[in-house]
Amino acid sequence: MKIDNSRSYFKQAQEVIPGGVNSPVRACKSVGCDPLFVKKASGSKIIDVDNNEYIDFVCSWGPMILGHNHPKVVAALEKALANGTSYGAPTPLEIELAQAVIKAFPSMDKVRFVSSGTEATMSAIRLARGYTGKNVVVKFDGCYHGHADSFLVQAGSGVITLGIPGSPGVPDDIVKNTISIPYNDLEILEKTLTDGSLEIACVIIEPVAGNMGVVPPAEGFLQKLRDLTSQQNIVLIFDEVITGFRLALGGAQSRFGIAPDLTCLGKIIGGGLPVGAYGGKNEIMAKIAPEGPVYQAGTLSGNPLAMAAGVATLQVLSEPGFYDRLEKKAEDFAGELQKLADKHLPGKTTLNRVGSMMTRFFNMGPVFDFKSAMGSDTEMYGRFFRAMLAGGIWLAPSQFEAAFISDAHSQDDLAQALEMTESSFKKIKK
Ligand code: KE4
Repeated sequence: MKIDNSRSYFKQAQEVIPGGVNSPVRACKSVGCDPLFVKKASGSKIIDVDNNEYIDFVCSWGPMILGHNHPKVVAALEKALANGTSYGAPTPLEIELAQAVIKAFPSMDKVRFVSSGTEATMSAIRLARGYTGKNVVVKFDGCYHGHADSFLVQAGSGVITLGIPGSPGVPDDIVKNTISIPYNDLEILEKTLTDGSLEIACVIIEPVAGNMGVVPPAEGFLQKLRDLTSQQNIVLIFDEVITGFRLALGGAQSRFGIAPDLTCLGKIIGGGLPVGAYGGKNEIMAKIAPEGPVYQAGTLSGNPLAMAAGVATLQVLSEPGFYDRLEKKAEDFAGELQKLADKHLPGKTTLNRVGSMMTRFFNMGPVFDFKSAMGSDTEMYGRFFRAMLAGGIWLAPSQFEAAFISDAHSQDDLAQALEMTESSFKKIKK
C-alpha cells in the first residue's frame, strides 16, 4: 500500500504541531504505525492522501452516525454558509437544536451549547459544584470525560492508550477533589457515596463506557447509582458525549430508563462540526450565567454552521425505524464477528457491544471494568489493526476505543470487513 504522501505530510506536521497531530490518539503510537492523512470522506468511506480507500469504523470517534457527507447535512450547511459563519449573537437555529435535544432527552428542561465534549463536562461539574456548594467529583476508572484538569485521574481514551499516568500540569490541589473508583463495583460505589465526610458534589459517569473500550454497566449498577445519588443529594451527571443519539434517540438514559440530573452531549449533535452541550432540570440549569451566578461562556457556542449540521442530523435520526435498522445491522455484524473469533482465536478475544458501538478486546474476558480491560494484549491488537488497515478497514488506533457502525455501512462493506477480519485473524495467530 503506497503511503508516501502521508509520510511526507506527517514529517511536515511534526515540524509545526506537537506529535504531528491535534489529538494524541490520532498519532497511532500504540498500534505501531504512523498516522495516515485524510484527503476526503463520503458515506462509509475514507480516502487518504495517497488515494487509498478504507471502510471507516471510527466515524470520527462517533459523530458520523449517518456516514460522511450525508446529503441533508451538506445541504443544511450550504444554506447556513450563505448567511455567514459566526455572529457572536443568538440565532433561531440554536432554539431549533435545543428543542430537538430536549424533546429527545426528557430529563432536560434546558440545555446550553458549547464547542466540545470537554467544555460540556467541565461546565457540568462546575455547575454541580456551584449548585451544591460542595467540591468533590467522583468519576470511574477508565472513563474519559475530556481533558479538563479535574478529569485526568485514571482517565480512559488517549490517557490509557498512551499510558499517561493522569497528567503533568494538573495541580494536586485540583486532583485532590477528584475521586476515581472502579466501574461496576457496587460495594465501593455505596461505600464512597455514603461517606458524608467526602462532601461530594457530583458523580460523572459514561453510562456505557466507551473510553476503556466498550464496557456496559452491570445489571442494576446505574439504578443503584441513581438511588444513592438521590438519597445523598449528589448531582448525577451522565456523560453521553458518545452514547447520546448513538444508543437511541434519547441515548443511554432512555435505553436503561435512568434519568440523571445533568447530561453532557457532543459528537453526534454537531453532525461532524464542533458542538458540545450540557443540560438538566430548570432548578439546576437556572444557576448558569446569565440567569444565575455560575459562569460559563464561549465565543463560538451555538455556531450557526454547527447548529445547522446538528439540526439536520437529528432530523434524520428522528425518522421512524432509524435505530431499529442500525441495531439489527450491528447485531448481525457482531454475531458474524464472534463466529470468526471462535473459529480462529478461541478463548483469546472477547467482544463487548451495546447497540452500534463495540470493542473487540484481545483478552479472554470478561471485560467489565478498567482493570480487566487493561489485561488486553495491546501488541496483538496493534498487529490486528495494521492487518486490517492494509486490507482497507479503518479501525480505532487503540485497543481502548469503540468501533462504530453507521447508517452508511452497506451489507457489502460489512461483508468486506468480515472477510478482512478472518484474514487478519489468520495472520496474527501465527
Ligand atoms: P471532546 O472534548 O473530545 O469533544 O470530548 C471529550 C469527551 C467527553 N466524554 C466522552 C465520553 C468522550 O468520549 C470524549 C472524547 N472521546 C474521545 C475518544 N473516545 C475523543 C477522541 C480524541 O480525543 O481525539
